[in-house]
Amino acid sequence: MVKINYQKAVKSALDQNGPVVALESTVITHGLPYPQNRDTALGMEAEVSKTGAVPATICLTQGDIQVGLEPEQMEYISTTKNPVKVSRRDIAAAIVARRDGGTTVSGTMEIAYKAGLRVFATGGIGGVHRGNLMDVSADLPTLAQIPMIVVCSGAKAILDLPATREVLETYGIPVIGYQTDDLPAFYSTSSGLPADYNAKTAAEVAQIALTQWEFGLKATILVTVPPPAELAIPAEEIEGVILDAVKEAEEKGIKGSKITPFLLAKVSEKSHSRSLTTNVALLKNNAHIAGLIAVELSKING
Ligand code: PSU
Ligand code: MN
Repeated sequence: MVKINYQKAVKSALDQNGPVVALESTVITHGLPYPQNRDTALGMEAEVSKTGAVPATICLTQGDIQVGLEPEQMEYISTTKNPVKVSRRDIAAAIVARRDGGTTVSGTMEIAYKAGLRVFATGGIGGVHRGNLMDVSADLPTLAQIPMIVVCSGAKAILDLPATREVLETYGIPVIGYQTDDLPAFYSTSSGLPADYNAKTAAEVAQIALTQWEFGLKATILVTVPPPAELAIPAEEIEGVILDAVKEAEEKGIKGSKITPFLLAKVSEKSHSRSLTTNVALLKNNAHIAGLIAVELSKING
């Protein structure tokens, strides 16, 4: 059996059916520079804690699966040289090679679900890449196959959002707008595409998820939360920057798992960190809302 190492606080919360929120770590290892990566991760954990839920940041350290990090482990994963970006396809090889790894949405979900967690917060999910409709993130099929609640600000705006929206529909992944009719576009309040349903409260989201699971439907409930209004960037303001970044990636021949981190970094550079500020704010906000949902879920389930 592959061993899962639980942080003590996470283990005792799970044993009591208490609220726990999984957090990913690609954003730590490949998304943000040090020390902003560590501070954002700690900030997300703090937002979860404020709601009364327990945060569980998931990653690999020297091939060991960690569910929940002590401060020194957080420091270690934030500063490790040469980490692997662990999508679900990479989990087994990274364990065998004893690598440090930041887990993506798909990697985190595979581990979190086996560890007994049901609620997960991230920034934006992966999806269908612009200009290369065959480059589809492993996040999408994973969302179709693992019954959790994933809280995000939609798919990352660097992607082809209409195509990503279609794939979500094909896979039967319910897109639940959190107090909105619209699907947000990561940095922006709306993508111009609709959510499937507008949930007014965290309790309503918990009810929808329990009904989905009771009925044996496998797809994740995708809860989409707009970025905090004061930091949202109008789509038309960020679109030019995204197009430039996509063009540069094409010219440089960047492909595969490198393209998402490249595009996010370029958009941040070209927007003079405006996108980064929004990215950090939405990560914390999503963590907070995931905490509220986890608390409601454990009230019904606990
Ligand atoms: N959200 C962020 N920053 C990130 C990511 C999400 O705010 O860096 C990561 C997630 O881990 C997501 C991954 O799963 O980017 C998608 O990568 P790809 O397109 O290669 O599947
Ligand atoms: Mn890809």
